[in-house]
Amino acid sequence: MLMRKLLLATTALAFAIAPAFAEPVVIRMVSKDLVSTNPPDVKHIERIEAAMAAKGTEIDIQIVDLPSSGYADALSVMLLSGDIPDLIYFRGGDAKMVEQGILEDLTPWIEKSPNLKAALYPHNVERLANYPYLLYVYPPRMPQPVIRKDWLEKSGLPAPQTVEDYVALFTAIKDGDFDGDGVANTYGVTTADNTNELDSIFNRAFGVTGSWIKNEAGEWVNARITSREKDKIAFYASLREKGLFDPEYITSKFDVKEDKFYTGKAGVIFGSSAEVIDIYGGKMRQCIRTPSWCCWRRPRGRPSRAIRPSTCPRKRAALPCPRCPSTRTR
Ligand SMILES: [Ca+2]
Repeated sequence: MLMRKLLLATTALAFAIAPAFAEPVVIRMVSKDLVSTNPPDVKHIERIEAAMAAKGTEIDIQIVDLPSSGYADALSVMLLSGDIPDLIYFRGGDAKMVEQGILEDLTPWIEKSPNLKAALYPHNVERLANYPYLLYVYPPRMPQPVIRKDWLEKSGLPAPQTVEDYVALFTAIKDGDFDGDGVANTYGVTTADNTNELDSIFNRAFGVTGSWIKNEAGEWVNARITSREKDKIAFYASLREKGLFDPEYITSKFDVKEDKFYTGKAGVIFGSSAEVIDIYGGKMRQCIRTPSWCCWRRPRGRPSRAIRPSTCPRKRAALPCPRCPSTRTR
């Protein structure tokens, strides 16, 4: 076995630390949304195997199938039953596996690997020093707020920089009827599940600068129990009371959040990375191709008629359209 119980988030980086063997070494890998029944996944694995073989390292990657829905629970059950793949993608629950002693200390392996070692970001190095079992070679992910450019221009406000600026922008969105349907029915901002995304822009403004901060007595305490955190939560409550923050956030998953953005129910949402924000931009461009955001047109000199669903811009963007029966729900 190449590396028993190695824990990595990306396979390509894992192979960089594999020593050369004469025979293909079997590496069993489990990852969310990576399944042997998806041909593009299989092709990608084959490309990795071929590239590694070309470098003199023969490997045989075997995908361990787990459902995407409920992945974390299914993974936990599998590991606790004693079936432990070589590469594991975790969605939480890893600390429990560390306590059981089934995860590998990556430190010596990374030390041997010039490629992986060189690819580490400074925060990777620091995290590994404290917790050498889990590795995500990504830049830090910080949710970033986004707004339609034309709506920001309609608000007449500059890009917000202070807490007051954000309140002013959310208020302009709420009162401005930027979608032009004659009703003030747009929240300034919405999030998914919790207020973590709001935290990404407001934490520092309220002095919440880390998970552990010093209190007034100079003692290290969890930020959640400080007056700064309470002030921030009171601010969020005030946003909700003013109708600026969508109160349904707590029951909204990410897809519901995004749909509220595309359909004009919320003016600002957050994207977790540049790639995600690029998806928002692409979908939004398709949504607003027609100014009314609606698949009904009223040609001049003719009675109102519905256009064919195939030409509905919202349907093309795989979004629900109130006028297209086939896309009303999804
Ligand atoms: Ca409106």
